[in-house]
Amino acid sequence: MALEALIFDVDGTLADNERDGHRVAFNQAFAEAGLDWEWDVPTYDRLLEVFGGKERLRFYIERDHPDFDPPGGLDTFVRDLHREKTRCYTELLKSGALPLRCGVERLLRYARAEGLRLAVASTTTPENVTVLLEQTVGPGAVAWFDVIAAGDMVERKKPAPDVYLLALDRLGLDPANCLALEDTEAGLASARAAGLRTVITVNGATRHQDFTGALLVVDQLGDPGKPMEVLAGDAGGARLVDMALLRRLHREAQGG
Ligand code: XBP
Repeated sequence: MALEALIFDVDGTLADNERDGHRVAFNQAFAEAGLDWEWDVPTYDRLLEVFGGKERLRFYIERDHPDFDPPGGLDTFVRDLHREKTRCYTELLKSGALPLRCGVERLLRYARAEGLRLAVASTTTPENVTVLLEQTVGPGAVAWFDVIAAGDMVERKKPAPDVYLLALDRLGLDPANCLALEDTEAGLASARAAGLRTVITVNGATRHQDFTGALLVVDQLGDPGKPMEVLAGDAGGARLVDMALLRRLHREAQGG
């Protein structure tokens, strides 16, 4: 089976945007709504165990503010506050505050040059993905991706496999023709449950997680002059994740 597509997670994988992006946007939305809630970094890192912004918000309210009883009901409150959070987050992206991670743009460009197809499988709101790509790579970058599977397009968020299964379905490809790129244990579980081999780039919030079953675990994709650190797996001495390494890992995973 040839390698035909790469499927990327977004938050934490394309950009390190949880602590300095989503967290900041949640806090801005809380302040604008007149709430005295504030998520510091340790609090937010723990809340990241709940995937999906609306789900995270609801979990926090039910756990830390069990008597909170907004007039229109909790569902409406969460939906409206999250919409405001998305506005704050996309404004933050448009300010240029959140770059892509090291090596991401390089890998996207080389994958395209070699004729691979690109897709996204993310828990985040679709608008967040398109604004991130346009703001970092440029206005045409969304068209580089054949499929953007994200947010509420699926019922069950990661670690369920649904968003990867949707991406595969829309690509029209077998999982054996693809590789997934992730940054979390739950993301790895989601991709593996969809039958995908996965490369992990950890970040500060996920470095301690269990990535058993990943093809390779590195601290970043790396760039010339900015070598990656290999945390698990065999990179064969490579100093960055490039198409040659991904093709070798894919081939070996197929047993050939
Ligand atoms: C990570 C998430 C997302 C974001 C918040 O998604 O859990 O929920 O933290 O985004 P992934 P929203 O790693 O799959 O990209 O507030 O838009 O849900």
